[in-house]
Amino acid sequence: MIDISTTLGPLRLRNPTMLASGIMDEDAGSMQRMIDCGAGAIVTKSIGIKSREGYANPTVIELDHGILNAMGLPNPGIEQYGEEIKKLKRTKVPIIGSIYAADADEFASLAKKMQRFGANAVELNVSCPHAKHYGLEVGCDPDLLHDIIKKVKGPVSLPVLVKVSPNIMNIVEIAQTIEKAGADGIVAINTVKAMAIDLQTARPLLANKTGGYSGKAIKPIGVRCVYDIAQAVDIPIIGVGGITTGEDAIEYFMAGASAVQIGSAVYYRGPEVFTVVCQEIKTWMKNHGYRTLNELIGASFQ
Ligand code: RRO
Repeated sequence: MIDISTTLGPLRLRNPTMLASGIMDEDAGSMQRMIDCGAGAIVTKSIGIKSREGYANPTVIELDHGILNAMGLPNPGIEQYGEEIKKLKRTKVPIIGSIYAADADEFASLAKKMQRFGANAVELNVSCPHAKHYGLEVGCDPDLLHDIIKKVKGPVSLPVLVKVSPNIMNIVEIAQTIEKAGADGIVAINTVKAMAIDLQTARPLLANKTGGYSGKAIKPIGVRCVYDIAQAVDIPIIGVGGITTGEDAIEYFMAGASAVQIGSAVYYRGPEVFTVVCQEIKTWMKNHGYRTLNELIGASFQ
């Protein structure tokens, strides 16, 4: 019997495939569908204090080897989105509320509300590659990040995960700061800052000009980040970036991830991707003599 259940601190997951933030998570109905399709946990859309329209179209473009987006944090604001989380209260899988803010007080207020609405953990998004005042500006500043995590952990009893960016030079220092400040896990990576230009019009393809690149092309970047972080911290790591097949997930486990998030592959392989990837993981483990995920996590460390 092959066991692919996993734990992230106090969170127990029936399987290690989580829905990544930003895809099929705009309301309770779409998230419930991902649960029914086998996701081991759900991460919500990134939610702020107030509603935001997001950027003008085009906001998403499919490129040869991945997807380029600059959605611009569109969301209805925490009070309205809370109604969607409340509807999911009785699910059998953890619901992780993704939140973004510009300072520690706002992050703490959002996290408290996520707890009140019934989320089982929060994911601090400090890594959006194209959100002025949010995202990267927060996620590359160790002092600010430390302050934010401390302020969130104070009033909130939920596990706190922090999603980091590959677009920074000090990812290991940032990971150590996250651990020292008391966070419960690190999610690596958000999208890679990127751009594409239409040759006919000589204009950037995205209305926002630059955006975040996801999908297969970024998998080696994510694997490297997870590996580097795993050498430096003891808290669980959740790998994300280009995971499309069971073998992609296994590579992330070997790099040190305890679970993985799937985003772009929901588009490439359909919502059934969670069940299919879990089956592929089990088949690979059976064929290679592994019985539990723990035997795989960090297997590449020498
Ligand atoms: O909304 C977005 O444009 C967005 C976000 Br919040 C993020 O974290 N990463 C990304 O690629 N896009």
